[in-house]
Amino acid sequence: MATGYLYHELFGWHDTGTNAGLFPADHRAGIQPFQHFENAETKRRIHELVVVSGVIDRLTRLEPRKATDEEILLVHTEEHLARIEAGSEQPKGGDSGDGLSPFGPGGIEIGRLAAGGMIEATAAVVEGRVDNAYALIRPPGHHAEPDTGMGFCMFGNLAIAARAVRRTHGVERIAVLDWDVHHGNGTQKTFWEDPDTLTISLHQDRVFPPDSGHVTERGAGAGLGYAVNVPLPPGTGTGGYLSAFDRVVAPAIDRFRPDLILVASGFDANATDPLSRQALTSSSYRAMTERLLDLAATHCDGRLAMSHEGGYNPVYVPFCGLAVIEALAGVTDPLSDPYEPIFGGMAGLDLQPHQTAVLDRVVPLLDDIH
Ligand code: 6DK
Ligand code: ZN
Repeated sequence: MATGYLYHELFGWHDTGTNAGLFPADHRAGIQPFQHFENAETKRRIHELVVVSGVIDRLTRLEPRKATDEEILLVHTEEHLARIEAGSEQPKGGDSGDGLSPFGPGGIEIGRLAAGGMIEATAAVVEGRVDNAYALIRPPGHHAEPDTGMGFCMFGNLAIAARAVRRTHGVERIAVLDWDVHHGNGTQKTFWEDPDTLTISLHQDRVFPPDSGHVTERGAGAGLGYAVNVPLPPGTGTGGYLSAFDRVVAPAIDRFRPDLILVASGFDANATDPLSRQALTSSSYRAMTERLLDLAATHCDGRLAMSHEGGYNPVYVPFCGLAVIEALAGVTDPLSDPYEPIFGGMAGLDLQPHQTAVLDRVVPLLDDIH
């Protein structure tokens, strides 16, 4: 089994500044400068753990390239691309659209490398150069809509890669699972009317974007039923997530019969994340990956590519990231996560009735997937 792994030092140089992510530092308002929530550390430290653990030796290294204008325009409008280009030319850089998503001078080049990195990882899987792949890219992408960036995202890396391999490699049916704790609104919007792209988002109910990712958002036109939303209540642990897999994700993918599975892989549903209130541990992410590998083996010769998204605790995210990459690579002697007994030993991490109630609303909607 060959697992592709893509990372580049420039991803760590994407400069989100010191506004702590949500509010500009302002001493008059008592807002102290701090690094943006979306900074390099979690990503850089996943990479360092991949190297120091020795798992790097079991991976096939892939090299990112910059996505072209043509590739970015497969998803985004000319206006969005032009705004990012213009901001990138400013001496202090710009913002991708909502004021939460800053980038430094020349920032578009790193955005192109992230999108082009996911294209390369996906192409490597589709061409059979590797069986599956993890693209550890930055800036993230799943909130970026066709006409704007938002929520720390510049370009829809995964959406661009999906459209790119569909065009160049003739891949027809693509299933997208988004397990970032925030709603995958950008990917959903891009494929809203497309019955060949199934988008499933598991997220914490109404966190970001606010008022987005409801069960009732289902796609439109020919795409009705091909957007699936599972807004999980705060406090959901392994039990609720694995039940969502068994009752929603697996049946949806079984009905859809994809040629390729893509994952928007954020680690911000982990038990220690500052931006959410979910309770996953590294073993949860390992278990979800193993289920996806089974689904990919059943439907599409194992073709599975993951695109990195959020995750904000620099101490814990690397253990979650390593667990996913080890599982992809079929590592049978994984590194032990020292925090697992602490975060995974808390009460209430098994399936709870109010989580089942959400799944009960989603399950009947899967009948519309053909
Ligand atoms: N802001 C991401 O992890 C980005 O999904 C998450 C962005 C969350 C911003 C924090 C937040 C609000 C909430 C309500 C109203 C306004 C702003 F894209 C990824 F990086 F992956 O909750
Ligand atoms: Zn997120």
